[in-house]
Amino acid sequence: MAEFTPRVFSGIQPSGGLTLGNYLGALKRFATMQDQGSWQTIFCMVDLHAITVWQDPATLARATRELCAGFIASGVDPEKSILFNQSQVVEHAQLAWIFNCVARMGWMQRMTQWKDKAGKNQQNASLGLFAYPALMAADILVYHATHVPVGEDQKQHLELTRDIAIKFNNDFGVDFFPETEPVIEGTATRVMSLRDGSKKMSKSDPSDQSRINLSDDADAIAQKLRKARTDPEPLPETVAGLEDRPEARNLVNIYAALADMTVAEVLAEHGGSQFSAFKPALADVAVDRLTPISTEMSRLMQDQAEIDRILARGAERAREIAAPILKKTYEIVGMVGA
Ligand code: AQP
Repeated sequence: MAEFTPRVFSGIQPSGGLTLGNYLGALKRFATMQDQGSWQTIFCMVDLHAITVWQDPATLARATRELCAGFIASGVDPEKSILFNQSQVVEHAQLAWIFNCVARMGWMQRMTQWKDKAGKNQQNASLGLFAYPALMAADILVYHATHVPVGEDQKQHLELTRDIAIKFNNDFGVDFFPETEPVIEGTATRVMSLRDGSKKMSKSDPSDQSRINLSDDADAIAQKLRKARTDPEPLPETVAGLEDRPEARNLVNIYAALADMTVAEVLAEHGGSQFSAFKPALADVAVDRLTPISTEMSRLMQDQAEIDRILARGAERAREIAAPILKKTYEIVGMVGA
């Protein structure tokens, strides 16, 4: 097995405003990985993924810049990390085409995100939505990324990325693409909807009450948490007591992740409390952690030219890594002139 330079890649879709789920499951961890690991970190606004479902052009452009501001406000430093939007590094789409020819229809049909997002009307879903995981594999493998921090929901796509790498290597008799490791760690790898403890918190959920947006002000955060669905029991004293209580577990997990505590530590402090007491305490922690980020995002959004400069510079740096890997891929496949 070839040795690969440790490299972290991850992306977020500019398909709406950022949620607490994106922050805890992705952005907060990206900043930690950037600062603590001995690897290069590459983060991307995956606009090509966003358009697999309809996006209004002006809204997409704004969401992409806002997402860039969200990355920076959450601690991703565009000097230390490479930060860019996917459409500006053409190698992603070029490698995705090769992977469309490596991946099998049956693999794609098994993807739960495809089934969830296409719903009952698969015939009317875009071809891009179906091929989404092959583009995601290209996003990762065009950098020979070795580690990909994601939330639980992306685990299956990461497994498919490994399958594509293995099949490519086998088909062409090479040891060229790494078998990437998903990094799914912490107490908030799956932040759930505030209205339904069995559903993931999502930026495209039609109900705004289901999520905390990074753009919500202190009043909105407190109001949404106050109205969050719960059961009538007080909080348990032990972690085991959260079993079969999805809404309670979700709120405790959110508290733990925001306050950098373990679930056991949160329960040692709040076990036995009624939700009428716990929810305001959670709101205080959430407001304390999230409002500096939204304030910084608004400040950054006032200078869009600077955001565009950051993205352009990031794309240039990303291409320096991606272009030789794509060239070598083309040579392996037998493309003349590569
Ligand atoms: N609820 C969540 N809990 C933990 N992690 C989450 N992530 C998203 N939601 C949660 C993580 O955020 C990263 C970026 O996700 P994405 O925006 O590319 O797509 P997504 O997972 O489909 O997120 P959304 O909010 O649900 O977007 P829409 O509604 O457009 O589909 C990923 O690492 C993801 O795991």
